[in-house]
Amino acid sequence: MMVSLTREPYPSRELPEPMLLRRREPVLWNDGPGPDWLPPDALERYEQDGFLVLPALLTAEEVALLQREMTALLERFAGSDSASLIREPGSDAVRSIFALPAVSEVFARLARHPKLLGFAEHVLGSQAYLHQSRLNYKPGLAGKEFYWHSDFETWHVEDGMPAMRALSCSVLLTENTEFNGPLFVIPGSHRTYVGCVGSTPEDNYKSSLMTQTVGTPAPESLSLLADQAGGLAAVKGPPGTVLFFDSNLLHGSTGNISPYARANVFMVYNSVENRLGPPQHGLRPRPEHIAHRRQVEVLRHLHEG
Ligand code: 6CS
Ligand code: FE
Repeated sequence: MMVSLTREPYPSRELPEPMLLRRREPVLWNDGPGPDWLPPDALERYEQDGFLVLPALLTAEEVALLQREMTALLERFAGSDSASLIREPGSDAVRSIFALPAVSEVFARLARHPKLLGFAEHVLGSQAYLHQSRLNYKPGLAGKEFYWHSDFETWHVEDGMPAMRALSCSVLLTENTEFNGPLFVIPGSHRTYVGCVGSTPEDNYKSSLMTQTVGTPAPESLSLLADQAGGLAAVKGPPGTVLFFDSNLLHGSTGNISPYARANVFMVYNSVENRLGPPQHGLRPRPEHIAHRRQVEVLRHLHEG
């Protein structure tokens, strides 16, 4: 099977074997100094590692408001059959709630938080809109794993995201410890695009958001990139810790057999220059609540009214 890299720079799935390709885009789409509240070496670390952990970026009051809103949402969605709600495989426990601004003014405002949006606009070198948002509520004793993957690989193949010009912001709403399934990352893996084997079933999202089985890197790809990184990193910290990570960073998390939930809210910022096109392989576009194609308003900072 011939793969033309001029037509398709990031081939994945339908491949005869795994493929490792060098990233084509910059990590930082802006070579300016960045927001003044960032630590001096923050952007350099983000470019090098593909992620950045900022403890206590949000105030205790902001965190308390988000935690109350999370509790209210979980109660509201408990018996819901909403498409935005993903339950844990094999149980009724809530795993994720997508499209948060549609159901919560508090989370709609979080997306426009000047530090979250400001970081995204700087790194993406443009204004931004929300490609996706979700509350990943990994319940104690029931939360299952998220296997290794690159979000960009899914967003490129299944959502038609053209380039690596998006980033995720995860706000920790509970303690993330070594015991309750924190996010694992492979530092530096954002610089390599991992093409995966396997074909994508129709309506793959109906299962992939519970257990991802396609678009997951081959063992040899993971071993090579972890060796290159000199090992893995786990993102741990108290509520209010904020993690920014590049769309193409390899990450995953283990199941949660501790009695304590691991809840994080994710805002995915995409550059307004990188709006979704047609999915790869003739796939049907995923629903609006998972990948925004219509609700793509440019995000305004909270102080802009
Ligand atoms: O398919 C997606 O868009 C989602 N899947 C994972 C495992 N991470 C990114 C995103 O939430
Ligand atoms: Fe992910």
